[in-house]
Amino acid sequence: MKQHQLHPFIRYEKNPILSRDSVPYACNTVFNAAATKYNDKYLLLLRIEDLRGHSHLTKAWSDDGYHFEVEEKPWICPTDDPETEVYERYGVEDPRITRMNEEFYITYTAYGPYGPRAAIGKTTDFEQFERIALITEVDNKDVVLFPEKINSKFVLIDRPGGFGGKRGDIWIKESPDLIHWGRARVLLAAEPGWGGFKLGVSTPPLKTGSGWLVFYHGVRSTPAGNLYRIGAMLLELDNPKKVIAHTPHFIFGPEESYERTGDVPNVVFPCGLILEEDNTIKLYYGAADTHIALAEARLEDIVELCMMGPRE
Ligand code: BMA
Repeated sequence: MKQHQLHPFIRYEKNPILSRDSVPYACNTVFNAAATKYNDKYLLLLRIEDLRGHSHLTKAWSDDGYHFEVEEKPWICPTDDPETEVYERYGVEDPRITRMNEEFYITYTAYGPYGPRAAIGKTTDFEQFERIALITEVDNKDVVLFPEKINSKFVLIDRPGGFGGKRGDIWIKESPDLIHWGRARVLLAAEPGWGGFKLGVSTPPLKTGSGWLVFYHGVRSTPAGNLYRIGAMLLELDNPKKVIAHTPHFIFGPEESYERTGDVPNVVFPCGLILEEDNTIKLYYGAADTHIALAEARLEDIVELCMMGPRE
């Protein structure tokens, strides 16, 4: 196979699509955005790092998926609710959006003095945001929710560990009510190679005829720092604890200057995608923790690459 088949994403020629100058108020960086469609518009929920180094979430809208306008004000900021305040004190980060019927669930990293943990909330109108629960303990992030119940249970994927030099693997668990989670199992473990240090899920599961398609990042620790790159896996539709296959190698990684240079170099970090009617995937990703960029690939090419890899 040729290089472009093994790395099928094509970057938007005018990348990056959003940078600090796109934000109408003072901030340090904009990166790691969730994506969805609402009322026929493309919506990115941006992670914006303020000048103190704390993050909040702000909406940006687009008619075509390429040109986005950032709202004047932040939308989701660390809460002052006394029950939760300490866990979000240093910021809310890395959102993912999962649509279930008319509700949009937002999973995000709550960051505070005890470390990062995951939280979930919901909206129906992208005006009111209702916090539901903190759903993991600390040292856990990269949480995505499946867009439907499976065997009458909510299902999510998370990443416990991966801090203080400890390996981080991808896990899956279920819940009757979105609040109490259990029956945790390892889904995909970090193996020596491009994702040898830790893995984490990138984008919410996308239902396809071949299984749930999930993009994930793999981190390789090098003498020059961490390298963040992207793979994909397919999970069984009725039993997503079972990986059908995953790509035999990373399929997208930092190459361009805006991915190689920034606050954290050599990082591509998607948190959202849009599947177009012609089966093109628009993947929105943080680049070097400094910008947001866009790359596109055909769904069938990604599925084919997954099938080339190890199967259970
Ligand atoms: C991860 C997350 C991401 C970030 C990445 C690279 O642990 O914190 O938000 O993009 O590191 O710095």
